[in-house]
Amino acid sequence: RGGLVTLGETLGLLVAEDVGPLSLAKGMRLSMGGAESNVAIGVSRLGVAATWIGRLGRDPIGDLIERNLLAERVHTVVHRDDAPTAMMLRERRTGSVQNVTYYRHGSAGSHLRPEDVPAGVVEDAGVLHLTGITPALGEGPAAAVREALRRARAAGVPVSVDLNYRSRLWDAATAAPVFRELAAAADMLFAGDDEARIALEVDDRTGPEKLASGLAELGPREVVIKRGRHGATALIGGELIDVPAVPVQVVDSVGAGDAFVAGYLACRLTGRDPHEGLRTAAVTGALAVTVPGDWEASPRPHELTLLGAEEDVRR
Ligand code: KDG
Repeated sequence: RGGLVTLGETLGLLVAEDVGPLSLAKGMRLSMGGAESNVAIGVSRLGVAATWIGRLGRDPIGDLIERNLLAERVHTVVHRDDAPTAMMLRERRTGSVQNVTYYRHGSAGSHLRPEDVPAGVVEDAGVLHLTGITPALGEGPAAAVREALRRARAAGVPVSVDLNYRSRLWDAATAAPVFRELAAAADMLFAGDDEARIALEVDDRTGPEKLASGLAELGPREVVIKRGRHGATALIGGELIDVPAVPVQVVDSVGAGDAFVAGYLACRLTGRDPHEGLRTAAVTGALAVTVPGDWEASPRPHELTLLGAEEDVRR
């Protein structure tokens, strides 16, 4: 059986080079980001096959995305669309607070549809990975997600879901039933505490253990609550596991959750157990926040010990 297969929208990304109001920015660094392609790159860097399925515009940003994915050895199933590739701007308002502005309405990626998922690709996957962003992009993307899920289930392919709530795309009340549907179809489920609360429609008095067990009751055997600098709380086949975060200097926290998921899934895809998956995830998540950009810092296997390195300069 193959590696990771994922689908979703990847966007062009402009990140302000300096901290401060974006309206005063002198330089912007051009890159790309997308929750699913971030995971695909993270998995690929760790030496595990990954495939990304999506729609891009016939434009230079579409070319940039395809080129980066190929350079990262991610297999791509790219459909080109008349609409433009979506963009996002990231303002680094303070050293730790970032504001994202999306330009994605009517984008190529939002035209994703079930026919874009080629026969056999999901069926041959080791894991199908989906996020709660894609169903929020429109009816076509939501139908593509459901079609991929149906095929994975029929072929006995394990399904991984990261809820990834995006308030610019929909509100919590609309997202909640869709999140529960995705959770019920998942074997492995990832959520931030806030996203778990949206799915379960509970308030912030509900702690991580309760959130994990609430989500596990919906069906998934492996539930991981991602808690950023507080680490993660997982419920794996009934066993509660707490994983501390690896302390790092935060430069850009966006993409940390995706890198965490990539570390976990790369381990699971290569037959390692959830404990090792969670330890690796804590490291890949921590490394992601050390540089600007979502996926650039993803480690290769020999770099997993980087944060514990004794010497600063290695010659
Ligand atoms: O997880 C990081 C993503 O949020 C970012 O890369 C863009 O996929 C994205 C989204 O829709 O927010």
